[in-house]
Amino acid sequence: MSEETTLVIVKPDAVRRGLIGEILGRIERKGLRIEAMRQMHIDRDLAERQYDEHRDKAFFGELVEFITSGEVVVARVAGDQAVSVVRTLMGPTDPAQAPPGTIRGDYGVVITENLVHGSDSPESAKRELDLFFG
Ligand code: 3AN
Repeated sequence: MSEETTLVIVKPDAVRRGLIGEILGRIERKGLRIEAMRQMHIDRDLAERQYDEHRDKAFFGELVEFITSGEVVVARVAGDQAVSVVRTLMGPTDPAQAPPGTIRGDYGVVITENLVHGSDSPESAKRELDLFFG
């Protein structure tokens, strides 16, 4: 067993489409635990800190614009190998390429509107959890 904690964000497109329960339900049914969660609006400053590693990328502006475009649900998710298990449930970044059975593969086609965020490593998870639940 390798107990981990990770940050999940149900993004504005998923909240607008009524997919909060669907996405968090998949995470729960997989066997992970939702330890804390809240619905909120991410402001520009927090969005830029959350996505700091992408600051120099061409899509950074679009990314910040999108994540601040509506309400999100942030959750602290825990369980065995929680970081990689959530990433597997999400599927690849581009929903158009994501296989059926994954969240992105089942519900999306546009890369910006890819429904869900999950920390990409235990180190990122710690940094991101501090931002939202610190
Ligand atoms: P993931 O969310 O799968 O970890 P990252 O960390 O590479 O993907 O990218 C963070 C976010 O940036 C993605 N969730 C997606 O919304 C956005 N993104 C990544 N690549 C692109 C791209 N080429 N064009 C537009 N947005 C992108």
